[in-house]
Amino acid sequence: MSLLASADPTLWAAIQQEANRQRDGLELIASENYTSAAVLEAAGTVLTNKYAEGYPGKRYYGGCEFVDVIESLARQRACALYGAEHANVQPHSGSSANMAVYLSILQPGDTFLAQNLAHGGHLTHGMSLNFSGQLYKAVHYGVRESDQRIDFDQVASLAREHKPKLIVAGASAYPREIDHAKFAQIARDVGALFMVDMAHYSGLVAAGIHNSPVPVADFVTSTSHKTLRGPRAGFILTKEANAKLVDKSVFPGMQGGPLEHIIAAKAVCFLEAMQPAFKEYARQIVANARTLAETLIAGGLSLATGGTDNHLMLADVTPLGLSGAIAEKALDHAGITVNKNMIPFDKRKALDPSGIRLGTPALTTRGMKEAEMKKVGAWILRVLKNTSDEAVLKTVRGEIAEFCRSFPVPGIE
Ligand code: DSN
Repeated sequence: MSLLASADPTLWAAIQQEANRQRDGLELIASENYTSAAVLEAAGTVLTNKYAEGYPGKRYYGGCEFVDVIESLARQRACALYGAEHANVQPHSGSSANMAVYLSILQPGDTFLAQNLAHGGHLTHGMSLNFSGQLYKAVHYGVRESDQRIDFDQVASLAREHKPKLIVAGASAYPREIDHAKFAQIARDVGALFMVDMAHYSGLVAAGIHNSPVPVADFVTSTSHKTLRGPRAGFILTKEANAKLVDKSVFPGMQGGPLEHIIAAKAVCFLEAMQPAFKEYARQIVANARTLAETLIAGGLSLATGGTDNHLMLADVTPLGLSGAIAEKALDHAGITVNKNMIPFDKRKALDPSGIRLGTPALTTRGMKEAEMKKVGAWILRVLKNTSDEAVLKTVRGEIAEFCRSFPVPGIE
């Protein structure tokens, strides 16, 4: 019996129920994934016991000789994986990675230009209730109404008008490849710094499937737990010239002790992402997303931009007489996990928007391919067309649990 099970049976039971949920259902939240058993193991080590404020070779605590090895490995691997000059692997999350970059180059009240949250951006890209919208003057570009793709004419004209100190590219709900070079050119034209938040697609960048922001951006931030399939955390890549600035901003600027157990897990995920099998994995994520998108469109759903060329898609469920919240709930009942999401130019509110966001990284980790995506798409359509029919939802849930047995989740028996 596990030690945790006997020490804290109530907590253990909840963890087991979550493991069962992850194993028996279809995980389609675009920002989630299943780590490898090796990443899980690293995240659960005695490294959690260690304080290591500072950086390898320059710590404020004794006994750091081994965590120095671990953090140096993580930094070297991040640089090697992305061809970056410098990596800071200490941010606890993508939000804190973004905060560290902002703190390193912006003064309160400075202007930055980023993608509108309602058009696929992120909270930390200047949303009014987020620190980024409170501390700085955020100006937002969006997508065109005609094709829901980033409106580069608008980006350029807002950049000329507002002269931002920083331009931010990268998104949380944008189903197309982002042209980093085009953003970089606009930033150069107006003398702005350029940051890319590649959190969602950093696994695709690592595999060479999405163009890399590293050669053209001053700062690149990411999480490690989405398409990159590592632990829940963040990191920053930058040029050597900005290394000291960023490091100082993360510690002591923003954080105290780094989470060395999570940094170890990041080191494992960077190594995994360097393997040829990861390239194939990332290619399959995109192929799966395309097949799922085609299946949903054939079943009558309309997708933002008409499809996808990355790991995610945004489906408008209002033509079926549904809202995103109703769709999310019905799918959840049937064992399919998605999140409700605004679609560009949504007339509904964020808590009950018109769409749902779906992504294929987690199902692809389980070994599902195009044939399985057609089945998954058919289940989604069946649920969305029968949201208040309990019998249908129950049947689909049973079929999915049975189907999932053939696709094990790493780290779950
Ligand atoms: N909240 C994450 C997402 O779901 O996309 C982004 O950080």
